[in-house]
Amino acid sequence: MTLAEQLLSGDRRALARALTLAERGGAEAHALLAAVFPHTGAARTIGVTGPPGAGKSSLVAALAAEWRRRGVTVGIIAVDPSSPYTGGAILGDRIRMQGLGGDAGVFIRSMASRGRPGGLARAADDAIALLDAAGFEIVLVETVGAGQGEISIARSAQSTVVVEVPGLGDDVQTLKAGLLEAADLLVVNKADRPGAEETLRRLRAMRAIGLARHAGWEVPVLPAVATTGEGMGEIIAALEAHRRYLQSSDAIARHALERAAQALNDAAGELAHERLRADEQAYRAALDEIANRRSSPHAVAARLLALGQPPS
Ligand SMILES: Nc1nc2c(ncn2[C@@H]2O[C@H](COP(=O)(O)OP(=O)(O)O)[C@@H](O)[C@H]2O)c(=O)[nH]1
Ligand SMILES: [Mg+2]
Repeated sequence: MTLAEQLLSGDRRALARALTLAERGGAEAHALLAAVFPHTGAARTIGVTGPPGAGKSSLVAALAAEWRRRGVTVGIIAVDPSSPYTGGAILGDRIRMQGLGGDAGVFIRSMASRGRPGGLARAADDAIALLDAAGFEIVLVETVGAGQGEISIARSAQSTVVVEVPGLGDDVQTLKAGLLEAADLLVVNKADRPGAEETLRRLRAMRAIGLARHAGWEVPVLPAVATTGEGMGEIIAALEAHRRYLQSSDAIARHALERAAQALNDAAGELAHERLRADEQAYRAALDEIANRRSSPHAVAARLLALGQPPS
């Protein structure tokens, strides 16, 4: 059996190997992704993002535990470019705390894709596709909501959960606007701490001024205590409502096309990058050519990518 066939049959070791390949990128990874791609699309993908320490990993583990109680399988990808290993270990600890350690219905992987051309977003996308192909019904992607890149990874999922914590005080304006705008669902985690009611109230008030990724969807603002599992039922219900909303509107088809455009762009960029670097000597000569103003970057790029002259 090929690696793709093993993966599609649900072999966990094949999945782990496939994820390692995807993390590195390159021809073998492209071929694997091409083979499994027609078998993807069934998974329900959910991004979880928010500031460091908000309790994203705890929430992901608590949600996974609740889905497992309902017999649903869950694949988890933790994207933490600043500390890939600790990030994964911390999420792993949370999973163990939820008693999901030896459960074959849960698969967790942390991504460390520094150096892959096309970056973390491509690697995360491919990892989602692989977990999808391996048959996981839910795929959760945790990213730190620190930069546009990480937020856009969470946004590429069908639904995005943004995690905040009590204590926003009067500083709602200073909240990262890009982060809140990415939310289909806002969770005020650590609701066992003082100030939770106030934070919930403020975020619900902000919703009135147009916090919505899609028109016609009112972003639910829900409290949670990830460490005890409080609020998970409500979050899952809200995610189900969001899925029904996506299916009833044309949002899901639009989203699929937006993702396709992004994925095609990324793939083209990655291919171009690989081709440029295929001959390191020619690449360095080309840099020299541009630095010394003998040729324009466009002309050199067109030549190296064998596209002929760009239209003038
Ligand atoms: N009091 C309280 N602490 C929490 C809650 N959720 C997470 N924590 C704690 O917050 C810290 C950061 O949690 P973690 O899930 O690693 O956050 P992440 O960086 O957003 O992934 C840990 O010490 C957790 O135990 C909660 O609901 N209430
Ligand atoms: Mg985390």
